[in-house]
Amino acid sequence: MSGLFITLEGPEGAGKTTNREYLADQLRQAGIDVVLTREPGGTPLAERIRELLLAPSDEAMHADTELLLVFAARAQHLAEVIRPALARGAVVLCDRFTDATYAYQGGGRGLSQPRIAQLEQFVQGELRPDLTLVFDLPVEIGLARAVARGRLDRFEQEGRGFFDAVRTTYLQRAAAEPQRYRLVDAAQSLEQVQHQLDGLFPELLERCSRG
Ligand code: Z5A
Repeated sequence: MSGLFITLEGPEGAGKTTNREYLADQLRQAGIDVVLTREPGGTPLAERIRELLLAPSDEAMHADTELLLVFAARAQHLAEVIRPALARGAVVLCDRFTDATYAYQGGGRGLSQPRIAQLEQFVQGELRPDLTLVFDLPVEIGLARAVARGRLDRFEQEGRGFFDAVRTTYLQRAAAEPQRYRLVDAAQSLEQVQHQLDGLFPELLERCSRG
């Protein structure tokens, strides 16, 4: 058996966390075995790496260190959670994955895309998401939501140029591979965003049944 790997992506404050439960509930109501997880994180060890990545610190983290930590967490997550779930035929719904690495470490930090691709191949082999929902919204709206929510993590303290590059990278990747990506207009009200997700649901079900 082989399951289905669906990822949720987008800039800060786009509503991935708010909507991932909604999507998981809809799929479960249709009788589908769903594993809901997130990156960086998803296992106890990977969650400890997440803490290192998100905590503001007096010692600046080198961009290569950040890149390697992201992939170290991913290797653990793949081995412990994602590959076993896919092997038993489950749908894995993952809040962020390697598209975030291309967007944040590639677009935001300016690391080379071929270097990210090398690590992607090393850590993932041939595994790529089957479907990626990109929650897109103007940078200022996402940042305002993050600020309203409270204390900012290490990434959220970056400047406007960083977030513009993150958003641009997501949009470029989505445009380059339209069969894998679906764009969600995340600037709309929560009700309208969930209405868009309802519209994607028949395709999700159809892909789940194909496995
Ligand atoms: N990162 C990386 O650099 N490289 C990688 O490879 C990976 C990750 C995998 C942690 O991710 C960080 O890791 C992330 C990139 C980096 N950068 N940061 N920060 P995360 O997913 O945990 O963090 P996040 O993206 O910042 O999460 P977020 O800000 O919580 O965004 P979100 O999950 O998309 O949004 P949300 O929490 O659902 O919503 C934010 C607020 O907006 C909240 O108060 C909601 O109630 C509100 N909201 C949501 N939707 C709406 C609508 N439609 N209208 C109005 N208000 C809304």
